[in-house]
Amino acid sequence: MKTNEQNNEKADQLKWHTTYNENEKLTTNQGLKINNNQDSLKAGERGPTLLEDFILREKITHFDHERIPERVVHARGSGAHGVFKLTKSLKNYTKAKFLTEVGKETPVFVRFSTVAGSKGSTDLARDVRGFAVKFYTEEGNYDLVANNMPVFFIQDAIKFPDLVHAVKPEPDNEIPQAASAHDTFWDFISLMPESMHMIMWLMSDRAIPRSLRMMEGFGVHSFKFINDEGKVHFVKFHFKPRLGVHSVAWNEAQTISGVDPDFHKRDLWEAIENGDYPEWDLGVQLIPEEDEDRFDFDLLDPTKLVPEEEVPVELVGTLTLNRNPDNFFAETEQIAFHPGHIVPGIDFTNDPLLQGRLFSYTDTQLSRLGSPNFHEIPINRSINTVHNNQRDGHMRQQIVKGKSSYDPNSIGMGCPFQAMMSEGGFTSHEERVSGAKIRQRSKSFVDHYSQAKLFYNSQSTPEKIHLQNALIFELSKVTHPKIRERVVGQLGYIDMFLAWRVAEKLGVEVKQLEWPNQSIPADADPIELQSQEREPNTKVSDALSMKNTVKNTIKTRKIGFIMANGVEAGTIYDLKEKLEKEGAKTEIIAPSLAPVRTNDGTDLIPKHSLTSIRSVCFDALYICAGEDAVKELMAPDNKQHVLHFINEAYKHCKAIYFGENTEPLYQSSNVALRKHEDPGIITWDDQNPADKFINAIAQHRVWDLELERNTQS
Ligand code: HDD
Repeated sequence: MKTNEQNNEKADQLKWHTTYNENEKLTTNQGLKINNNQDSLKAGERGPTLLEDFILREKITHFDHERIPERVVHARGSGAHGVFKLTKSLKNYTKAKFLTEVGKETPVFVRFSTVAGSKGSTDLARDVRGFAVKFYTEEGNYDLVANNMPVFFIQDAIKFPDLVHAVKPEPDNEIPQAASAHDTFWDFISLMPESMHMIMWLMSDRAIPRSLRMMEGFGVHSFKFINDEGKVHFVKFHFKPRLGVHSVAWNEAQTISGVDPDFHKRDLWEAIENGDYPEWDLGVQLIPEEDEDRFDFDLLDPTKLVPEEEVPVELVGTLTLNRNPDNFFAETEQIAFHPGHIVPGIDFTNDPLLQGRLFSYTDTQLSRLGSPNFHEIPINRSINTVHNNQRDGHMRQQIVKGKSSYDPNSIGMGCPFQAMMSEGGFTSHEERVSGAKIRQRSKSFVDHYSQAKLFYNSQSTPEKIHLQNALIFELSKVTHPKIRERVVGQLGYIDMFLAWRVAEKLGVEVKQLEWPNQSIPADADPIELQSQEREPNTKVSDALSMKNTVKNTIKTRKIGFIMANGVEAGTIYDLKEKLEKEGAKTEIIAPSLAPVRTNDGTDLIPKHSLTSIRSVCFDALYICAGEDAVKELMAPDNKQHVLHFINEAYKHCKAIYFGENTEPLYQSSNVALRKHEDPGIITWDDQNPADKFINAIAQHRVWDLELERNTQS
């Protein structure tokens, strides 16, 4: 029986709905014990099956209906239970109870997702990642339906179906799956200058995370906090991973998609099963209501972030994921998020993207989950009991006693009562709103390039090169030269070198674009607007570059030990112990899955053979010491595979440690061609090799030497 390590109100509630089959007899859905689940009921041994066979009919009928529509976006996901613990009170800013009492623990369920691909697509698609958090608070469910990028493609929800249609597989041939590298996506983007900031994020390595546990989360919109006195602050939400923000190389992502398309799902699951609970700090940027206009962008514009240099992020709590779901469908698939699920002390802003989202999420659950009673599915239930006069509908679970289902009533003595504010009754924050009914965009939303520049200029050189290469890869798949040309024209507004480099590889020229006309207010003069194209107030922001992320830990990093018979046991045990002490995981790769006999006579059990896995599934490699072992690894049958491991890891800028006697392998590999010191390569000559190896792994990759490593391979 799986134990439920969590002990909180949500976990207790879920236990009521959890079934264990151990030692139980098989039954029908009506509870009737089944005596034969192998044969259908027939007229004679070789005769036709009888319609009377209710056991067969029930089983097949249920099977026929066991799929539900996948999410229209964010179809592929992985989820986990956890807890949010408040470390700093936000009482001065919000009355939301889960954010005011230091030490308070709130159960959560988090679902990560890719956006464009369908449910069975690869984890390593170049894509935005969803980061949706359901807080089961004592005041009702609060959903922070976030992404791993702080801005969005479009400014108004009315463009969302267009964006999604453009990125999804093309309608005539349903190609490509889980990829933005195609005509319709870039056609749309080339005509939507407001998307350029998001495109910088999407083409950066943020779109190919090393792990779901190593990416940030952002609420994107400005929300409102309201405190007990009714004072308002704008708030931007951030989740910052304790392990830092890390990515894989694009070339590596493509290989992982073939070798292990469930790479992120598996990584999250295994980390939680191993007790390596993923953790994020929750941070907030707080802006007093009266400062709304102090920025060089509009706080309501979801294509803009608030630079941390202008408003620092205050860390207020920790999100920890500590329990895998018991059942993927019941929990991860059926969970239903909605940015409109809020609690007193939090409210919406007039961000036109957010406003549209407030309609979309409940609506989509109706077709996906099939009934307005989706809130009764165990994973969606709030921990406080629901009392209202809504009734009936498909699959209703709650049995509400009493005669009245209307309000006001006297028959039910007026129950359930409305709650006063002092009792936690929700009231929308009062805001004076006036204006002509108008289908237009605010002029304050017109600057589309300055923050794209801010992001690009904040990247380190390797990050910039990756971003350029991503654009080259994606746009090379675009068959219409005009679309390629238009995108390059857009890039010219961000950085001329970027535009030039991409243009050169695409065989197009950098042409100054006419002002694209999609989002211009009707009364605006395009020439005047273009002259408003400006530099951002903040020119460079360290927080936007992954180069500046946490690099002092190797916790949960996976190190492959390549070995064969005769391997030196002492050094293996030593290194393994040191690595594991720092929280890393080690796995043995050998010529076959047969036990490896060490020089001290003990047997080690390999997890992988040289041909069943690739270096892309590891963060670093140790080529184990031992003369006999090296001889076996150098045998023709093995050598090509070992060298492939080494050369591939080298190309992807990973740390590689060559143990004693491994010089023949070293010399045969591309590593021997290096001309300079490389902190990622540790050899038998090094002093304190284990410490050097640990330090190199913590740096994640030696991206700075990528060009050198690749030109030599
Ligand atoms: Fe959305 C799902 C995040 C804009 C309409 N969205 C969905 C999920 C995430 C986001 C993380 C997956 C939730 C889950 O795991 O079940 N969406 C965002 C962010 C946005 C955003 C951060 C911009 C800041 N979304 C957005 C707009 C619309 C939608 C503008 C429509 C007007 N989103 C949906 C949806 C989905 C969804 C169609 C699909 C499945 C679902 O809601 O439950 O309603």
